[in-house]
Amino acid sequence: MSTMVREPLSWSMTLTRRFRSPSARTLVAGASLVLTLPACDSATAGGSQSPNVELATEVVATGLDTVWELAWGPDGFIWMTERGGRVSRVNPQTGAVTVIGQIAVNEIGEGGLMGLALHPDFATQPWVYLAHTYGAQGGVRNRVVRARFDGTSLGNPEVLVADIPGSSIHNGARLAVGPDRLLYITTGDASDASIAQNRDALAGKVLRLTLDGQPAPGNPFGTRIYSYGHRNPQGMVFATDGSLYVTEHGPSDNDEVNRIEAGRNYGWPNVHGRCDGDSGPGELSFCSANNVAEPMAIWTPTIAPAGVAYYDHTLISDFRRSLIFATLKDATLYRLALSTDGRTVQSTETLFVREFGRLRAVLVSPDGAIYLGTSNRDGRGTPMPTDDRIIRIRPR
Ligand SMILES: [Ca+2]
Ligand SMILES: [Ca+2]
Repeated sequence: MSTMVREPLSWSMTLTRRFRSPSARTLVAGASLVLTLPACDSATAGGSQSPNVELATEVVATGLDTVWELAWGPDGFIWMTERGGRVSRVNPQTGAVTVIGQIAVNEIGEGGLMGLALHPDFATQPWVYLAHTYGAQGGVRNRVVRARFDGTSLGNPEVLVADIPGSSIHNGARLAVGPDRLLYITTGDASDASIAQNRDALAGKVLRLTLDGQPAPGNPFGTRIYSYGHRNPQGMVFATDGSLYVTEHGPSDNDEVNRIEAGRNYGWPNVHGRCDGDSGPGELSFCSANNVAEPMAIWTPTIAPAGVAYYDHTLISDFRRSLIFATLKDATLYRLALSTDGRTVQSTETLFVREFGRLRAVLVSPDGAIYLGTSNRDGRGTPMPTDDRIIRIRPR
């Protein structure tokens, strides 16, 4: 069972300053998006499990608008989506942001351009996978496309799966390529709760496709569906051992982190969080009748967990075998230390509590640094003049 630990602020974090000359900046499409600014003068962060780790933060890029996804590319750049439709490559050394594509999306409510993943053989098959909202009010949908990168810009998107029910809320839309070289897609219930239990519908699911967009061979129901009963899964990551983890928004209760297994029912809307009867008298019987998979961790009141990464690097050795995830509502980076088998949470740590505002994207780079993307311009935040930002975290 997991535990929720909220320790008082107990150790200090020193922020480093980093100034850059204008010559280091790159002009993109006539507009400079490169604004590397000094960070705040001081800050503190909570940490109960790793008091010996002193972390420093740097602002890598500013002037962004609702960073939705950050992914490390084989080119050593950070590949980024912003919800309004921009796809960019970010140079982590200089902070230069180069726009490589503008996807036509419907940025309605929580929808817009969302997930991004790269082909595992990107050097020879430079496909960029993207998930986005489209369609007018009343006919809002989501789809997953792929576009070829020619070294400068993205080509025309090719639709892999369309007509995924969409809404101004609950679109899911995180993408990941698994060690099985298949494309995983989270979909939300699109504010139609019962659809999550409908195995003929693509909403409220984890989907699994081939890299060409076909239902993956071996999928549990012979369709695109991999797991079901999800409400609004906003984060997804594969651990080193191949385990798949998803973060999911609950209603006003029971945000969840789940370990995803093929064919399992994750309960929504009949089950909130664990099979403990808290969502009504029918919860326990539904759980037993449907072999519902319970979450590894829950949060009530809700924190709005979003992008998640798996940390398994020696740079911050105390963080090894942890899930780290961004939260929107709680504006905090969470770290869940996992058991050796990856099936249970051993401890929970909160970091950078309300330090940067709403957090949606998190990335671990190959050198062990952690990058965060803020979401303060998503309509629910209080942006700083420099928002949105990409922030790097490393040991001091
Ligand atoms: Ca659930
Ligand atoms: Ca429950």
